[in-house]
Amino acid sequence: MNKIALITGATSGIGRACAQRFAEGGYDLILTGRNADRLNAIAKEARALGRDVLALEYDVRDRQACHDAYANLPEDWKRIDVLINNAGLALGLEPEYEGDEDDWETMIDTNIKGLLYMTRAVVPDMVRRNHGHIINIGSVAGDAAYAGGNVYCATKSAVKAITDGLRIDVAHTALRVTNLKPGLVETHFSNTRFHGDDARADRVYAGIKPLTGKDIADVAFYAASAPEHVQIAEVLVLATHQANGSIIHREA
Ligand code: NDP
Ligand code: 8X3
Repeated sequence: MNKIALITGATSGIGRACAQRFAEGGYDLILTGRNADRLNAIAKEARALGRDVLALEYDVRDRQACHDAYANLPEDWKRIDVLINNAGLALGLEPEYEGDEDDWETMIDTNIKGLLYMTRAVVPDMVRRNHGHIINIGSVAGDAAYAGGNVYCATKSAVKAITDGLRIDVAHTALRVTNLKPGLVETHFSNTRFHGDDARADRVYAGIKPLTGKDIADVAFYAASAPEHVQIAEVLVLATHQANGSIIHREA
């Protein structure tokens, strides 16, 4: 029987790379996201590797949809080994006093509440089975605020607290809980942050070799593959010329 990984936000970037890496590593997949066409395309790639795949289209901000997605899984698919709470986004880089309140709500609803809904839906059965691994995609942005990062940074600080809290609450079980905190990863992240201003998004990755989704997926897979007594609790993964959320050395 193959292991099963459930990945949220599997339609792009880090989530998509995790789908590929865990499929290559022998996992069957539950891929979730909002775009059915992209979900199905990624599911097809994993099936081509011989994996079984369920593709579930829903928005993680929809609490009922998160709970229904898990409750309606066929029984065989409920024995999830790894939950990767990846769906998330940044919107805007304005000073806090000029920020867009709708953007704030979207980030808070997705990055914090969506992650919590999925945790609440999936983890109780893991606790009952005394088996499972939750990998939350945090960020270097959660370590310290950077200019214009305000609310996004706060959501990723919340991911750290929520991840630490879960690790405490399951310490009596065999579950493992990881906060995987990437730095600069070239994905659709900045295009989304700048509301489709692709030229501005490209400048985020200019003059530095950024991480790729695959770099992060490799770390997630390593954490999931470590011996059962080894819990990779938190890992910060930066591009070599990035020192923290604010300091990035760029070639001219
Ligand atoms: P992408 O924009 O490439 O991917 C984000 C994924 O999240 C997409 O699949 C997107 O789907 C999905 N998503 C967003 N909102 C929702 C929602 N409400 N419901 C379901 N799915 C949703 O960016 P990344 O791959 O870079 O981002 C993945 C995670 O990594 C995020 O949590 C991000 O904060 C984090 N991260 C990213 C870093 C980076 O530099 N790129 C660094 C540190 C952390 P859709 O296409 O439908 O919007
Ligand atoms: C994404 C990385 O530094 O752009 O979380 O916030 S950063």
